[in-house]
Amino acid sequence: MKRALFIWIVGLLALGLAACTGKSAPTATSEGASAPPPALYSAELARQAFQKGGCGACHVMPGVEGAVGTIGPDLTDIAQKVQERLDRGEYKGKAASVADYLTESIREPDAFVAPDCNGTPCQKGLMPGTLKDLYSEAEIQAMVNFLMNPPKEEAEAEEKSTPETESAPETGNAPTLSEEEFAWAKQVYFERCAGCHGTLRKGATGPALTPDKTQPKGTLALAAIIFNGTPRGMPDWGKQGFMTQEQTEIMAKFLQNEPPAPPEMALEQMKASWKLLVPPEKRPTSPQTKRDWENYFVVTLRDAGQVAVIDGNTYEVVSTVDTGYAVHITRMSASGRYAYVIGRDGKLAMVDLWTEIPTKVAEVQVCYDARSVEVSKYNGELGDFSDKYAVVGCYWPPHFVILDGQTLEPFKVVSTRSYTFDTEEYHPEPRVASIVASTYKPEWIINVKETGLIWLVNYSDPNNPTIKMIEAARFLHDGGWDASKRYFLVAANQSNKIAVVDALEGKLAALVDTPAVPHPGRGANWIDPEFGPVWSTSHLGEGAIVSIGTDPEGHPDSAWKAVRVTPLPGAGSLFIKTHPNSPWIWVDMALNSDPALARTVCVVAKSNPSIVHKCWEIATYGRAVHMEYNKQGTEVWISVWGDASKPGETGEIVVYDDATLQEKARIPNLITPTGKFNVYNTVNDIY
Ligand code: DHE
Repeated sequence: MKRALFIWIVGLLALGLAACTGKSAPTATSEGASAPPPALYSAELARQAFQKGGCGACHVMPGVEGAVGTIGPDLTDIAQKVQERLDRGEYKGKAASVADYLTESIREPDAFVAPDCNGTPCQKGLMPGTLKDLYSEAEIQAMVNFLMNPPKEEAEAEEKSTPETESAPETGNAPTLSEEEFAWAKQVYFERCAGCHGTLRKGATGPALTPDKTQPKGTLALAAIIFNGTPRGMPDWGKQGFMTQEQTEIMAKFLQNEPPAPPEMALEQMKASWKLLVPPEKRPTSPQTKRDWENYFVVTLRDAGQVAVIDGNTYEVVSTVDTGYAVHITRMSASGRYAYVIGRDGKLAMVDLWTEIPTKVAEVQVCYDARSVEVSKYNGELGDFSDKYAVVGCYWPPHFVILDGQTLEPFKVVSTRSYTFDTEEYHPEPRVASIVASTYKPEWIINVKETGLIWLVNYSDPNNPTIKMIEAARFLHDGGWDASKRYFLVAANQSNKIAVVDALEGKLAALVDTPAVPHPGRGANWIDPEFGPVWSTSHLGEGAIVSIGTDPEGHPDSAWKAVRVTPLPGAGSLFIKTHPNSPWIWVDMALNSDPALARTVCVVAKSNPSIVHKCWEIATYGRAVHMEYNKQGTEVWISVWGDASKPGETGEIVVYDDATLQEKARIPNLITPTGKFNVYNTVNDIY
């Protein structure tokens, strides 16, 4: 991670070995000069210091219990690595020796940022700068010496004896919180953390945070991660200003306690929240607006709990509609007339786009935590089900709910609690991730995250639905159709795989390996000059676009294989987008921990897809997130995701001419815009 940490650890190791073996070992002081008193040469002191600082949360350190973190550099043989770095002249700072280098890493972690954090460049600011205040001189020396002289024999013995001696970490030592602190942490965890780590904290997009995992890390290390984020996509809540140092510590303490049990929700409760604001018979029978409503963009204003409906021709905000908390996505009715907007609080709002000013016509809350919504789209021999039903996928309680597609009256609740597909273990919180509607059958493809099962839910008799469960891969998340709309490609993000479902045959077509944490949004369909039709995804964990062949008939050799990797300047990508008429593929890096990369977008030329054509920052603040084309496919709209509490920097949309890549317009002063859903492109799955 940071050089400071290296120094710290190397010194400790050296000291430890000397104490344990009685052999003389190189010793370190902060100046790298005279040796400290022998009493300080203690491996045990070093180990205690590592535990006190929670170093094992970020680093692998042989001989230190629980030190298996992968956020920072692996500190096995760190002294040797540092020596090589010094010999190569890579390091340009003040340290003259390995011991100096490691000491500096602890005291001033940002003085030199190590180049390799498990395959990706280490980030400035991740290693806490406050460690120097935490440790005595003796502790720092112990740690540096420990790292310089790793107690190899001991570590090996420990490794060998692990199967026999391994015991569950003690979890009875949770730090205490006041009632007020607990209530605050519970609410903030739900709002900011549960989405990735799970309400029961069993892990998914983010790692598990149960006390057996968190207590060995300790308050300081957990707080540092919460404050600084990680290169693999954990947001830097402290640096972003969402939490103070003190609040990250309260959250760190909360995480070491057992998670509180959240409430269930029954149909009766959902019905009590249902409001039919304009009944279907009172709605217009033709569009009442002269605007090109099919070119509306429904834009999430995340922290305002609203969506803005923006005219794609004039860039005017036509209407702002109150929806659920921290609105997540919008999907359109098969006709395009209605926008269904789901909030993270499980509130679904239905907006009529035919009225002169787009108006909310119904709303309902069907859970406490939701991410997905879809409608029925089958129209064929078995009947016309277009927009007859809607379905909401919930994170908590883990269920999906079927509603009347015209009124939002909920009528059927189906729990997704079941067994993991591979080990057949009961999972209490298998959350509903993406949902898409098949056009081949009256079916929804419902992706159940934690169990790794893709459910094909037949809604032709929705009170008695039949469900086919397809075994795929764990941690199913987001995805999109291939260009033929027969295959749905969904990221199993923490499994580093894309699962391909054949909607016609109703079976898994393939599982494709990808780099770390694929996150396609809906992906991008285009024709690769060498491999034919492909679908591409970018990644949270690696700076790479991977393209997968999607044409088993015309290009069987490429089908369901990762045929191309296009390197990006950084990881943390959330979305990728293209249009059949466009020569470009657009990609963001919204969750990169480098603020400049977080507000950068890149384009790849379809004619030369092995490299990035151009990257640029789209704003001077915030994050560049989510691209969407206009109906004509001539413009790309990108959100600048700002900070709702900073006037002038709350966010905006930047509009680019897709042919020239030149900026055309800015739609300013929007509150934290994130996803944008063009009516025509969403109805027709153009991406
Ligand atoms: Fe999303 C899609 C879940 C965080 C913006 N997001 C999805 C989907 C899922 C999901 C399951 C697919 C829905 C579908 O197609 O039916 N998102 C989650 C999370 O669990 C996660 C990681 C954490 C959380 O706490 O919610 C998360 N998502 C975010 C964000 O922070 C984003 C950037 C802004 C926000 O909402 O606060 C965000 N997610 C989006 C968008 C889409 C999406 C814009 C739809 C992309 C599209 O083009 O269709």
